[in-house]
Amino acid sequence: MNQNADIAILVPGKLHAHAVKRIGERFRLLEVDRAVPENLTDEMKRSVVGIASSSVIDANFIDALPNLQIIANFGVGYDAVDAAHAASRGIMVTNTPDVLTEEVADTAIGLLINTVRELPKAENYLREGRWKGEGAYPLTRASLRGRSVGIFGMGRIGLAIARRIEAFGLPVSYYNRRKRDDVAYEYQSSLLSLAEAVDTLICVAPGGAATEKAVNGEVLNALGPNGIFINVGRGTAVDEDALAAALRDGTILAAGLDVFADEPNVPAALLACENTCLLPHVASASVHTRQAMADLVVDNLISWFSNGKPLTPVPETLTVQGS
Ligand code: NAP
Ligand code: 8YV
Repeated sequence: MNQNADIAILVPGKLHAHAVKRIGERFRLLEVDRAVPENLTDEMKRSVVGIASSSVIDANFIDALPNLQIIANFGVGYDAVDAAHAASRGIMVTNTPDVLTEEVADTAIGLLINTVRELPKAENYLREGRWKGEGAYPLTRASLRGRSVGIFGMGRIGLAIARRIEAFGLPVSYYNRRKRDDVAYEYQSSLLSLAEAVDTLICVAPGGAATEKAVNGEVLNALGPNGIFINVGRGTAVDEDALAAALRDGTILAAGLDVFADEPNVPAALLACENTCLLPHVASASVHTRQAMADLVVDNLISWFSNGKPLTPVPETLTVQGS
């Protein structure tokens, strides 16, 4: 039953079908194909009080909706939403932490092993009939054995990755802006010193201005010629030109990337590198986990419009109050 037909929730662009269905059952669902002010009718501008989205929501779009109360982001990373601007306007922003943590950590480990042991390439070799024709697949230059792993972004997912790496018998260290007092892993006070200390760097840091191109030529140089770089955080945290150059000239050994700065556009220079393992942003992309993320998006809206308390507010809007 639609209990809140007077509460208008806007879905700009594509959103998980389960979330759209639940919003339609519970609220008045409005849809536009892109989050740009030109797409809003006068009635939408007056009535929209909530947004559910996995699209870019910028300050202009927020300002075009004078009665907006909440933006429920599909994804734990909310760099596509101008949360600072939303906070300045007293608008709540929520994300989808925890429900995807283990899935993303599983994928990060899969990507790491595929990159180090070249499993996708070895499978292609078999499928192309080359095992029969040419003999055994060449021994991989890299191994996980003897590696030391650095995690850039030891948050929820970083910790889940670290636990898995520990089970592989490899030492873990990390860089965050703040040292954690609840983990025993070695802390490095800069990304550069982390890269100097390890030969395997896993980025699971958020996007946004603070991490823009943080993994740059200097960091990759510090990682060294045996270096493996894995990114399941955000593509914007990497200088992709510097990464492609480092892969080309042997500054590092190989990279496994699930995320890119301008998705779905993957730089030709990275595609051209033999020593990359590239995935189309699939770290959370199972039916199980995407359904849980969709539920959390809608449950945040329901909680907000029932009692003014979101389930998972982002830090920037922690003090925003419901009416
Ligand atoms: P989280 O718990 O908030 O962890 C983020 C970690 O990054 C924190 O430990 C934080 O520590 C650190 N950090 C943030 N800004 C930093 C900066 N400027 N410099 C250094 N460290 C910084 O978030 P999470 O749930 O683990 O998710 C992390 C990110 O993974 C998301 O934001 C998203 O971008 C990405 N992600 C990708 C996928 C995918 O499909 N590939 C799926 C889910 C998530 P400090 O605050 O102490 O610096
Ligand atoms: C999703 C993600 O693929 O949660 C995140 O931050 O990057 C992924 O889980 C993405 O948010 C879907 O839009």
